[in-house]
Amino acid sequence: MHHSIDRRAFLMGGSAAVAGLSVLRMAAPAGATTPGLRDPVLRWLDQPSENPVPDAVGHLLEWEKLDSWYTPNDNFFTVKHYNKPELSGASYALSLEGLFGRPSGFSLAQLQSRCRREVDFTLECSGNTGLPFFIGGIGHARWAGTPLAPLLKEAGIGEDATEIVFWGADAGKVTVTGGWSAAPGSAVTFTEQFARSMSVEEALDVDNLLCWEMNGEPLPVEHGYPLRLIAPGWYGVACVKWLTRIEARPGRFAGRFMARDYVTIREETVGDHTVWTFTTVGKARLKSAPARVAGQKGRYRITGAAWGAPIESVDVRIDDGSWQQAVLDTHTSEQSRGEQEGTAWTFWSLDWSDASPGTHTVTSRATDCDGNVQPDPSEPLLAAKRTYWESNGTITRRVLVP
Ligand SMILES: Nc1nc2c(c(=O)[nH]1)N[C@H]1C(S)=C(S)[C@@H](COP(=O)(O)O)O[C@H]1N2
Ligand SMILES: [Mo]
Repeated sequence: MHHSIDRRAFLMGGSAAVAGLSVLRMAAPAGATTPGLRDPVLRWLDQPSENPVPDAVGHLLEWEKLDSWYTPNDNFFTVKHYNKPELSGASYALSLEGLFGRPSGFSLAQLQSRCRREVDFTLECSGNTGLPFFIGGIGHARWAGTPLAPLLKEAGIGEDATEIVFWGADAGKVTVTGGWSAAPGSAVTFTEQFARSMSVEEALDVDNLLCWEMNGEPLPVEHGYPLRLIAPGWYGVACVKWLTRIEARPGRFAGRFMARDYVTIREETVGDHTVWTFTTVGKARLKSAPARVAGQKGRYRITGAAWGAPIESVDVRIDDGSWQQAVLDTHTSEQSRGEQEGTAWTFWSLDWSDASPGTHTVTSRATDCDGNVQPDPSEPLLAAKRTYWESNGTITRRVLVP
């Protein structure tokens, strides 16, 4: 039996939030005899724990409800580390400062009159699936804006510049202790703005977008209105919201989200001794997850998503069985491998026709087009990790078949 989720299985969706886009809704073809996605969905037994930081993290994806390729804006997860700036589009200004030959400023209207580009990009927080409550920190949207690189080049990046810093308008009080403080034992408190940096070369990547539109609508306030950076191929933290200032600098920028938070710490064994390493979270990693199991009477279809790289294949394992190759949705796998080089998630499915009543586990494992395989959590690079960022190991969910 070979059931591919073909294009018929994707009906055009009609949510107002995504009007005008070809929204893919997963649904059973009319008269389908195969387990369809209209069938009852089995709730995973392993549910995320209660969100302990509702102010900072919201609207997490409920995997069982994943039924559209584009995540509707009002369902798209949010992460904010400081306040939520309410900026006015009319008086908004973006400044380019620092080591630019021609420092410049742009109103929103000026930016919007420039060349327009759209990218399909799946945005995942690098903390996603690293904490018990946090397994829905991912969403997919069509983002529109103007390419960043021409703007940087027009401003003339100075020869001494090595980094481009993207500053958000949000800020908060931060206290640091230890080696950071002036006197031993004391602390320093300061107000830090959200900021992330990239090397000049990374910033000039053709895919980077100064983005004002999400799924056909102006950026919602919580997603960065009126302007954010969209850096396809990076983790969410790189996509600075409420972006008001771009600065060219002569050296490494070591702000909180480059050098203190969003730092992956590993305890690695080198020869006969242990070395602790510290790396800034940056580019996205190959990953996949089972989304839902739908069906009845022993016949089920497992669907899921894979992202972080151009997806070659996805394998699924039920209990301790062998890996079975899932069927990639043709539309979304073309998007994944197309011109945008794998910045959009791919949906996949596997039919499970002999499901016996009782508890089962479902694990998915993605392989990218370079042959890299999503690691098992026990593999050294992941096992050596002491922080929760960049947890891209295979994900196992548990389900009770009635
Ligand atoms: N200015 C600003 N930009 C930010 C953040 C923030 O707190 N402030 N959070 C970052 C993080 S950690 C993530 S995962 C993404 C989340 O984007 P979203 O809220 O649009 O989903 O925004 C990034 N950009
Ligand atoms: Mo994040």
